[in-house]
Parts: sequence; structure tokens; C-alpha cells
Amino acid sequence: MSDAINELRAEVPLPQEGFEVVYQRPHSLNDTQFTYCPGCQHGQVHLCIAEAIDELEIKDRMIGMAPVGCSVFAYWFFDFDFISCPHGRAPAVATGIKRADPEAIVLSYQGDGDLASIGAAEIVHAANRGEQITVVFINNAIYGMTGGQMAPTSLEGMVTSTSPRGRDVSIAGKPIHVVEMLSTLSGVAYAERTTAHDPKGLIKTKKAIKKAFEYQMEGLGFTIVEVLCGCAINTRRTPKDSAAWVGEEMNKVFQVGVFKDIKEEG
Ligand SMILES: Cc1ncc(C[n+]2csc(CCOP(=O)(O)OP(=O)(O)O)c2C)c(N)n1
Repeated sequence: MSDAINELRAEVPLPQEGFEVVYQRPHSLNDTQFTYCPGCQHGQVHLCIAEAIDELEIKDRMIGMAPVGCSVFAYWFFDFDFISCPHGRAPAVATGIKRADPEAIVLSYQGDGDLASIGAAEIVHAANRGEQITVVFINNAIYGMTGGQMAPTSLEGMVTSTSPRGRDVSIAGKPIHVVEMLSTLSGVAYAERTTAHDPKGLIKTKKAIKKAFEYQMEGLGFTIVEVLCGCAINTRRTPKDSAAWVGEEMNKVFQVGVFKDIKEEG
């Protein structure tokens, strides 16, 4: 933390007696500034996760898996232990942690390059085995950290640094719909897709993540929440335009909603 930020913080008055605190940093986040780019929603999704953990009072039981990608630094921001996993292998590491310590609540936080490309086998088998873990899957339709290459989730015709003429589905196939695919597996207890581009979407994202943790606490099986996000820098958009693009274009291709809920299945 830079001295300048600490000095600014010191000037912020603490709540006075008689004043009610209506909003504060969740206890599950450290007092560390996010380093994500403008227009990136990793920070907002971190906040959703932290608030859900605080509400469930499970911070002391949490163990997180940090992916390879922009959000590898998740371990800086959350106030509980994290393991930094090799690219795409977070579900395999999470499996080992949960089996060794069944009382732990295990979070695997992964991007779309990480989960749907190099880690496609790990996620399918962890889901199929019904591992008692919760995956938060950030779908920003691109490889963010390495410069905006095409991901398995890039939209049809989408221009990326490795598809300058747009994603050609005759060569690269159509975007992978991860939660729809995983929801066909019997080990999956809960699979939902939400969007992080607007406040309404973030409220639903937090609700979905909380439900996923609750299902894990009840030992119902594998849980996953896919969150549609933007990567303003690599799609060469302003933060505002990037959010609008997620709301319009990504939400058209990737329907939000619940794809599997074991409790609704009678
Ligand atoms: C085995 C291996 N292959 C490739 C890389 C390079 N690499 C680092 S981050 C990344 C892309 C991550 O993209 P995504 O999972 O979508 O996350 P984002 O950065 O968009 O949040 C890649 C390919 C690596 N670190 N390790």
C-alpha cells in the first residue's frame, strides 16, 4: 500500500458515536486496494463473494483457489488463505483440499481461459465427480492477462488479438456454454449464470454465490456460478461501453438464469 493512500485513509473520519454504519468493507476482504483495470468486474465479483461469506459467517472455514490470469492476485484481496494453482488446475487442487479437510468451504475462482480452455478436463471431471466445491467462473470472453487472445467463450465474429478478422466458427467452433454443459452432469447440485455489468446483475450474482456456498455447506454436490464480465482494456472500450457490450452482446449469446438446482428437481 502506498504512503499516499495511507495518508488519505488517515484523513477519513471514523464513525462518530450516534451515527449508524450503513456500509463498510466486508470482513472477508483485506484493506488492500484492487489493482484491476478500469472497467474490469473482478473487483465487484470479489465484493459479492466477500459479502456472501460475511453473511454466512464462514470466513474462518474458507480456503480459496487462485487461478492463472488477471485474478491470480485474488489472494492479496481476500482475508483468508488462498492457494495459487497452475493454469486450469484449480478444480483438481480444490478437490484435494476439500477431501483432506471436509469442514473447509472451498472456493475455486477461475477465468474463461483458465477454466474453459486449458482446464476444460479438470472442471468437467470435478463436476462429474460431484466434488463439494464452489466455482466462481468469470467469463469475460477473452484471455485478459496475456493481451486479449481468443478464448473458448469469445463471441462469434468477435475481434481479438488472435482473431483480427473476427472469430471464425468454421475454424474455432462456437462459444462454449459452460454452465449448460456442466448442468447435464449428475454430480452438479447448482449451476447458474449471472451478469456483472449492472447493479441488478451484481445483486443476483451475490445471491447465486451465497446459494452455492450454502449448497456446499449442506454437502449437496458441485456448485458453479458463471458471471458475465467485461475486459474494457483488451476489447478497446471505455468502461461504460464495455459494460453496455456485456449487457447487450454477451447477455444475448449467454442466457442468464439457473440451469441446475438439485432442490428444485423434486
Ligand atoms: C501452462 C500455462 N500456459 C499459459 C500461460 C499463460 N497465461 C497466463 S494468464 C493466461 C490467460 C488467462 O485468461 P483468463 O483465464 O480468461 O483470465 P483473465 O486474465 O481474463 O481474468 C494465459 C494463457 C500460463 N501462465 N501457464
